[in-house]
Amino acid sequence: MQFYSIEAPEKLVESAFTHARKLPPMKRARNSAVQNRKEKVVRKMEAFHEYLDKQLERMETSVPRFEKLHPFYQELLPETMEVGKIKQAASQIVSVRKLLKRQIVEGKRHMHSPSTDAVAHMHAASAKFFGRSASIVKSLKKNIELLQHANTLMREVPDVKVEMPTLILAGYPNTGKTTLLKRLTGSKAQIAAYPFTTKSLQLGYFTMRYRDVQVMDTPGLLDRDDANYNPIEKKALAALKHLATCVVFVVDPTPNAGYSLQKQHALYERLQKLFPIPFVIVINKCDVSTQEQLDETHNLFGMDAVREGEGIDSGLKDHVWRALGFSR
Ligand SMILES: Nc1nc2c(ncn2[C@@H]2O[C@H](COP(=O)(O)OP(=O)(O)O)[C@@H](O)[C@H]2O)c(=O)[nH]1
Ligand SMILES: [Mg+2]
Repeated sequence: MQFYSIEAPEKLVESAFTHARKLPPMKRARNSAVQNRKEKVVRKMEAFHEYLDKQLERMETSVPRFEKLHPFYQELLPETMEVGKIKQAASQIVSVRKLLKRQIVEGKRHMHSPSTDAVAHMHAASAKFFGRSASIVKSLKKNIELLQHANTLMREVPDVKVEMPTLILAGYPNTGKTTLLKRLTGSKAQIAAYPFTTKSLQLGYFTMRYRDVQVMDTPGLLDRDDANYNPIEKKALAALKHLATCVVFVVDPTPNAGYSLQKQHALYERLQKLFPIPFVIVINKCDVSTQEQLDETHNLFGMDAVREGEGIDSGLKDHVWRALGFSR
């Protein structure tokens, strides 16, 4: 996620001059020499103004309208960047475009008046226009720096498909979430950094019956018993809530991962309260579980829990499909 890359004001003014200088030669007019000269200068002024205006417009319109973003980003972005200041910077660009417009209108009016028939006056008038316009643009320096900085931060924001149905993987460490993500999406998960924590997201996608589904693992958030989330983690959770369509809760029926079934069930219950959406419970590592372990897990988590494991085809995607509420 990012917006139009913004040139520093000095650079912008320089490029506008270069652009204005490169104008193709005018076809020969039948006016007097003074009139021809004036026209040439006016054309340069117009080209200069137009270049600046276009660039500034492109910058301004590419700054995201925060209030129109998906709630996932509305939750996340203010943690990373000063949204209010970014909006202000964008509105400064709007004001500057208006000021520049006034410069070109006045500048042209001046150029068309007889007072500039004298070459010295003509040059003074155009120099005034270029000088003023340039310093108006340069007054944006701080604002443009702020937008440039916001843009680098924006590049870090995970490119999550906010409109896509999204499965969130949950469960204690080593229960097999990453393995399951790979199994579901068939590819190496894409790692994206949360911009504001040391934590990262893992994203993968699969398509089923022409529908795309996003699968997301959120290490450090939905894999721990500590419910004391710090303010930033709370934000991350709130953002996830806007995104999640279904939670896939992964249980390890063996004691290998180091968490008792009771502990895993307690985490499941806590997360259920946090996410009022459908849950699919996956009993993973069935290939290395005893019958007793499986029975006990079903007793705790219910008979609907899906059995998964290496070499086992549980039809997990079908379960997920139903949980997502899609019909066939
Ligand atoms: N036998 C067996 N091992 C598995 C299965 N799924 C994952 N594992 C192993 O369990 C360990 C932890 O898996 P991982 O996907 O990293 O767990 P995560 O911490 O929840 O992401 C790894 O050594 C995996 O190879 C499974 O279905 N069967
Ligand atoms: Mg993992």
